[in-house]
Amino acid sequence: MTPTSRPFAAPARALVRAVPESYARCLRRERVEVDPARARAQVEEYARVLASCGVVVDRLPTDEACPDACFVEDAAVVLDASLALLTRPGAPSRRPEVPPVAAALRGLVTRQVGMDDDPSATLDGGDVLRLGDTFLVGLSERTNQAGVDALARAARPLGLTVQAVPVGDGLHLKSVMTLVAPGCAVLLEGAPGHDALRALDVRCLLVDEDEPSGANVLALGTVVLVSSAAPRTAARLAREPGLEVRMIDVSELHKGDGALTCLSLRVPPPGAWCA
Ligand code: CIR
Repeated sequence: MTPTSRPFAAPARALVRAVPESYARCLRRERVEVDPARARAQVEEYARVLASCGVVVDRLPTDEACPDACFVEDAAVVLDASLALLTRPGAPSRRPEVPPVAAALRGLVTRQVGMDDDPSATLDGGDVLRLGDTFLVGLSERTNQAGVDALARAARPLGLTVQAVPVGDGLHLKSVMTLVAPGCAVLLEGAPGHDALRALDVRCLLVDEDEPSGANVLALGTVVLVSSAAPRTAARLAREPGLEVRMIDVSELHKGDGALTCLSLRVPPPGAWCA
């Protein structure tokens, strides 16, 4: 991983947004029924788990006009406690999610920048994986090169660099790879991006193709949240020294193509970085 002088930490705060009734109409690749009430209860439990790990949870009221509102990670990239980039999500139906997230982030991050310089640029936060001083950014159906460039412009003054990587079949980069701990990631077997991780000196733990939800874990300092749909990934991570694995049921969010990271926007303590 790129050497960094900044310490890795659990997030100090996390923004979480409740599930609307309209979640029944959320974007999804497969025509499966989703249950908004069950999804809402799972997001509540997720928020409780974050709080039990010492993260201060800030809640943003939901919006029935935004069926995907709970996937708050896509609306912004928090670079550190001093700066957030507000995104232009690749799916036009998700763009109204951004202004309320911007308003909520005003209390959490000192400064915000937008992506107005280039109206062709699109970026979903789910495509942005922080690895020390480098952001690996997925080129996906939601994020284009102009979006990657917008993040690079925001990151440069902080001494952070950006590298693009094709996502392949996954919705977002973090659908197929996430951080476990500094210098260590989980990666869905066969997903593109293995070489990019190796080049950054990141150790990869491979997730079986038949347990895809294992590829999206959420590292909160030394605690790692793993979806209960991925028991073998959880068992594998539990063997890593110094990690505490906690399993959590987000099955109703998986049906809407979501996972653990996308349910919060996380702010590190000042001077540190987080997943
Ligand atoms: C969408 O298709 O945009 C939502 N249904 C799922 C977004 C998941 N976001 C994420 O993984 N960062």
